[in-house]
Amino acid sequence: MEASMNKADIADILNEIGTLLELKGENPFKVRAYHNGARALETLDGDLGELIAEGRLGKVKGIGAALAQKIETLYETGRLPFYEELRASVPEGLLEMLEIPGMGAKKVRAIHEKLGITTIEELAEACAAGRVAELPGFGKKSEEKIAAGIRNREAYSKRHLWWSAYAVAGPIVEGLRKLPQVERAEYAGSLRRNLETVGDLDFIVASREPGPVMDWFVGLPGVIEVTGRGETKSSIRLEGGMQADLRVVPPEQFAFALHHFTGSKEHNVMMRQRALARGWSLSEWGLSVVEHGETGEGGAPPPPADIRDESGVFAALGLSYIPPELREGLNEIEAAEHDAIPELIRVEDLQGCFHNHTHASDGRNSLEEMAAAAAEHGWAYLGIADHSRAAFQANGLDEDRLAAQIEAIRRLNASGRFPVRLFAGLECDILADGRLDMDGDLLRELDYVVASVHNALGQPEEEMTRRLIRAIEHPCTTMLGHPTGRLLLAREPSRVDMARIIDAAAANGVVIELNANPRRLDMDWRWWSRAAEKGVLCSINPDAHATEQLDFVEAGVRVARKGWLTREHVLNTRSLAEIEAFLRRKRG
Ligand code: DGT
Ligand code: CA
Ligand code: CA
Ligand code: ZN
Repeated sequence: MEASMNKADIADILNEIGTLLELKGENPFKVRAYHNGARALETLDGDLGELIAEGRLGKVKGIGAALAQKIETLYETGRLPFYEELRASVPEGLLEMLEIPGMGAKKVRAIHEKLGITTIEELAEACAAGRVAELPGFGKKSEEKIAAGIRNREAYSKRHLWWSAYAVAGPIVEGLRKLPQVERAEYAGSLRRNLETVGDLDFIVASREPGPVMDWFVGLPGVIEVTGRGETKSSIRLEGGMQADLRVVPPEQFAFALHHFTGSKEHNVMMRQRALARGWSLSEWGLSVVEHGETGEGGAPPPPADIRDESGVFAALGLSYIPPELREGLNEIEAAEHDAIPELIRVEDLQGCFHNHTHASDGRNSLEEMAAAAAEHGWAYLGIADHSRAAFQANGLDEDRLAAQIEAIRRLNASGRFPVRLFAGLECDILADGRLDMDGDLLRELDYVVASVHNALGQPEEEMTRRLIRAIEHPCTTMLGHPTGRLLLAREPSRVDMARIIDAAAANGVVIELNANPRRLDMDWRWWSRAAEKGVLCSINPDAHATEQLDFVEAGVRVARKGWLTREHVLNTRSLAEIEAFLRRKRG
């Protein structure tokens, strides 16, 4: 029989049931049972359908008979009346409130019960009126934090992760290119510049017959509103809230329109100034001589005619080609003037990656499954780095479980089953005072250590900076994981003096991670030029919690390019032999 839901879908529902029960004030043991059941299901070896058919599901550790029953119903029918009734009995707004930093189920329930609040708008009003601070267990500080969380949420809701925008834009460009009226089609804007978040999508099309192109665009499936429909420009709003603009231009204007709408504004301003210095005016329409005075006389020679691509636009202004991700109005124009635009890293340059989780901690797949997935990427090596015990919410490994994993990795390497060399690592928590959450002896058994912060993210800047530097100075630290802990559009970065972190990493030969999870992209691209100048190596790490998340390296490479990095700056472009030598040297 074809299953209607897989393990991950069902685990998500179990987690949601746990949360809903908690919001209703149910007994904590019952709540725990659902969360534990979800984890047991996520990390289950083997096929769920088989387990059910053989009647063995209820015997799995963490899944009792009652839970097994519900899982079977979901697996077979894709529905669960118990869940649907539960969901209907809890106001939607309460679930949304959980997304505000600092609001757990207990607090949401208190606010609901004591103040009768069911929506975020009502919560914002109650904060403004000082009614939240008066509740037992809240206080002025926590009220301010909630109010700030709501404000951020509003600002965040206007933007989207680069990864989600890319997933929406790709098929639209493909579709545009298939239309018979379309000569060329590209996406532009912040998406093309690989910015970590994207406000709206911008599409540029070359065509002599815009009408049918516009019709196709505003008729896309998923369009919930057409906010503009003109001769050459249309705007739509898609399901999920993303907005998109389409501009259709005649083919001879395409290069100029693409350049203009790729931006950034700052880059465009510098380009226009450069054109003006030559007596030309640059716009989305083209390049023309600035006419001055009443005589209408042009002071400058005419610009080159028939510019068909962006290289031609740059060349006309005496510049080599500037890749879109560098067009931020920093020093890309100066570099292009001296033909000094570096050859940026490409995803094909990667030979492996570090920082990946397995089901030993909070990942979804086994060592073997991760190794097989890395082999499919064509990689020579894969670093495993599960959580350490301080990350208890992520089922972190204690000494015994870590020792067992090291052993399992050695055996797997020796077996020659996969053409991928596994490295035994650990994502070791950096404790609040900067010590590492694991004894030196066991750390020395590992091939490498990623040191990361997962708690006390709100420390003052000086304390956080010293904490990270102390971890960087630990002789076993190979790399610093997601340095600020930010979650794009959800959680602000920790306050940290990144310039000092970079200096400390340089002084101690510690690599800094570019965490490629699309929600993190941390360290931020704005710091990588400085890190590279100081000789700090970057490791582009997917932080994969499932085999398919190895694909996140694509997002990481995009951001590395934006940070002007070449393959030489990135550790995991090196060959297996070079990596082995590097890690051995670091272990001393
Ligand atoms: P976003 O959508 O907020 O993530 O950022 P962008 O860069 O995609 O901005 P958007 O969609 O407003 O406009 C696309 C590009 O068009 C922008 O990067 C540069 C160009 N552009 C738009 N408005 C202006 C303007 O007023 N002046 C200049 N110089 N360029 C503009
Ligand atoms: Ca845009
Ligand atoms: Ca736009
Ligand atoms: Zn982490």
